[in-house]
Amino acid sequence: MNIGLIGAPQSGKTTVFHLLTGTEPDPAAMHKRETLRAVTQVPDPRVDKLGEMSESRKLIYTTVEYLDTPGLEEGASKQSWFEGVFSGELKNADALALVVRGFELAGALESAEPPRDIRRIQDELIFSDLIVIEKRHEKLLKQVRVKLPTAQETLELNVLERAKAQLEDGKPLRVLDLEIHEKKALRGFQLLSEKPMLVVLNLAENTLSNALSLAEKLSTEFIADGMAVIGLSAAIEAEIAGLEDAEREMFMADLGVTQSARDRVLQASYALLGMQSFLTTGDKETRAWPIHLGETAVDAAGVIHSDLAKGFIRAEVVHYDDFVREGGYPGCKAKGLVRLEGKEYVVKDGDILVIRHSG
Ligand SMILES: Nc1nc2c(ncn2[C@@H]2O[C@H](COP(=O)(O)OP(=O)(O)O)[C@@H](O)[C@H]2O)c(=O)[nH]1
Ligand SMILES: [Mg+2]
Repeated sequence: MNIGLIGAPQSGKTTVFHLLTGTEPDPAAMHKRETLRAVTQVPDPRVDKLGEMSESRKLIYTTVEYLDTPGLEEGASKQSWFEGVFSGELKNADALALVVRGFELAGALESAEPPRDIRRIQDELIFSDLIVIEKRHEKLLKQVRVKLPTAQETLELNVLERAKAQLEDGKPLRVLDLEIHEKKALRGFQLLSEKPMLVVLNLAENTLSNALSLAEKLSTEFIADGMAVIGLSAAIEAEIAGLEDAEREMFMADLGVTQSARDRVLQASYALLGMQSFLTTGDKETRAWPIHLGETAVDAAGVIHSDLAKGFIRAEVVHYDDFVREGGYPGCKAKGLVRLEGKEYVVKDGDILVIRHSG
């Protein structure tokens, strides 16, 4: 699962990348113009809590990978004023995080104006998809002129025409209402405006107190385009990340925040990918495991180990909230909160599972 950072030059992508992944900028690498990649853990307070209750020796979190693509070459023909999108690596990304500059920058050509930048980038994503869709559409039309279309081709033509109309209307594909089998017809094209997108509004230190209301305002403005918005100050967050635990709590209390924006972005990106977590817990380890929305108990077994899916008999399920409220398994069992579920059971975020299996 990976998320590509995109945005205008100087919007703070690389700063956000290091913040999210906890990596240090490497001055030597900056000249190499390589894409930076790093895997980072998704914070999950439930793992911490269960680990404490079970006295686990090890805590394991789910992970997400971030990509930061370098800027355009000096003097390169500027096909686009924002960075990243022409990299094949971004076409492969599962989701995008759009970093938008909300701070004034000395020497910048334009003042900070987040809605303008979001719209510009959205338009470029739409334009880039439109080129791909039109090309395929024309080719397919030519084909069906000389021979009768197959059922698959008829379906694809229909989907392409709807996608084209959506894009020409200035709307991203992520909010086009398609059935799963219709989405499949578009999958191979790796369309950019179809990818889930989170907007990271990178604010100046002194506007941080307004971060929530600014983010909310943008959120309302762009909700119809299927975007989620989180406001932060990359500069302040980097400072928070560098503090000792006790200092950090004081600093955050001063700012009036309980959760670092870093955690919020990591958790929101994970949800954006359509991912949720089920949990396992014991004295050996407490662990969060990734699962897609809608996946079943046998899928969950397969995430742990393919043998567990093969020999699957039943899953013992109790929800995290019940588990904590009742103080653990004995209390949950006494109240009948531990259920036995079959293969088809749809796993919920926060389910604690024990897989019963043969072999
Ligand atoms: N004041 C302020 N400056 C920032 C913030 N985030 C990034 N910058 C500065 O903006 C410039 C561009 O940041 P960078 O991460 O390289 O942007 P990129 O070109 O999108 O990768 C650098 O000089 C950063 O120090 C922020 O939250 N506040
Ligand atoms: Mg950069």
